[in-house]
Amino acid sequence: MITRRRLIAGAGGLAAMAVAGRVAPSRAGRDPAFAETLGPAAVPEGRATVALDLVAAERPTALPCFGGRTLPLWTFSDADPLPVVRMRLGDRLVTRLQNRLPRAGEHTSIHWHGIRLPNREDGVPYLTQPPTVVGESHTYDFVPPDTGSFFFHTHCNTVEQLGRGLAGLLIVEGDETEPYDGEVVLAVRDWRIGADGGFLPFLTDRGASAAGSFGTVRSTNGADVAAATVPAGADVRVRVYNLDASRVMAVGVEGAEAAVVAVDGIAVPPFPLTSWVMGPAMRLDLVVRTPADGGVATVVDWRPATPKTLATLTAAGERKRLTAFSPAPLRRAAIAVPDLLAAERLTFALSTTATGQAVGAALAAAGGMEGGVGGLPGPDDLCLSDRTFWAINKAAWPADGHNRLPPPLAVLRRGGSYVVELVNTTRHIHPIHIHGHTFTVIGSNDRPLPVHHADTVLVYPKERVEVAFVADNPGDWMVHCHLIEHQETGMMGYLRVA
Ligand SMILES: [Cu+2]
Repeated sequence: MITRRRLIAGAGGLAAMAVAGRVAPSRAGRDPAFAETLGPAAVPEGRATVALDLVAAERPTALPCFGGRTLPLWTFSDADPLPVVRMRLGDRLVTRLQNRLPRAGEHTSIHWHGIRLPNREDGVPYLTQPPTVVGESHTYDFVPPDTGSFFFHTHCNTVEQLGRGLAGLLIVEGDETEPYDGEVVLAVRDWRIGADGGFLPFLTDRGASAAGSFGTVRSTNGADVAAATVPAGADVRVRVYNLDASRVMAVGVEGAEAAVVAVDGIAVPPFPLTSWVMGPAMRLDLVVRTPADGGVATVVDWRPATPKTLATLTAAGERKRLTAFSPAPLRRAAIAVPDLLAAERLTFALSTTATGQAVGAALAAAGGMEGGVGGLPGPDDLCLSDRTFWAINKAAWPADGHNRLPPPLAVLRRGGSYVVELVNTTRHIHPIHIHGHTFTVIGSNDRPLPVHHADTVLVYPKERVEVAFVADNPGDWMVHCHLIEHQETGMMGYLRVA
């Protein structure tokens, strides 16, 4: 039985806050054999400056998952279609982004997803910086304050730029209380490839007004199934990234015990993995106790009707560990704990616009909402810039283009504690992302959720989810759906911390 004292200790005091909220917290799947607390806070020991050169350009690439075809990917690096940047906590990252994209007017920028950085480094065109136009460059310079599994992507025409590949991983090390026996990184995403071997439209009315335009080819690390060899009988860390623009996954492990040790890069007291639902942009750090020599564990997405194997972990060598599986916890993050009793409450209602309702009704009449075949207008019949399907608190941005800034959704007092209630009034799931702050997911009115830190949270149809944070980072910070077609058709806004 989990006592109140342990609950508070385990969640770093966060669970206790939930009494002030309207939704019930829960601790899903605790295992008494597992540590109930986190390690001491990570110490920023890094002193290095990590110089990163990113050149956004078209690079024809034949990933293994393309089945022999070469596609005109847009990527950041000649060396790797998906650069992986590793640094230590305390290191400074200095990035020079050059825009050499092949289309006139193709602005870009880099958003450092999940990093609590100064506002001017956040990479949102018009809101925090001018867009970086073709032929120009921009420098980002910051010291990430947290360890964990983060990533970066562009924040301009994201649906196409991410759809063509523009992203990279950013791993900030220094969070392990004792070293695991190995590490595997899994980046999962779809590719929208047509019968002619080229890209399909990245934004469709059908997808944007419903659950998104899914890829036709799934991939992990560029392959249909990622394959890794891992030490046998060992505790191996697996960092799972959902880099897709649309797909929601339910990640599980077959053939081995596994525990969740971090969500969105930030440590949680380890708990057994049954399955964990990950929307676009969400990350999950697992520890897997690998099988004996020759055995294979698989990482699986159980959400589709036919489960999809994402990766195989083949164990090799002498058994590393003889004790029962009880993975070492990660170090706690130094994130301010909101005062729930004093917190101000905000409500963000996620809704369709009138256009969205009309298209939704037309889609339903045409035979289905979830990408079925119907008599809908084809993609690109309507101009993206004046097209909105979705809104937050009845406001849709970019109703008149990204460069026309609406007023902020709310103005927050710097240092104040806030509880944000996300209310989904729609028929679709929305992964809601807040920039510049790592919030605490307090709970849901509808499903058990462990209290945990996150930067992106799924809100199911008709669900209410509460998150809380201290508004300790001044500036204008995006709040948006990370189902990119929803973002691009209205479900975005921003908070002002002043
Ligand atoms: Cu959405």
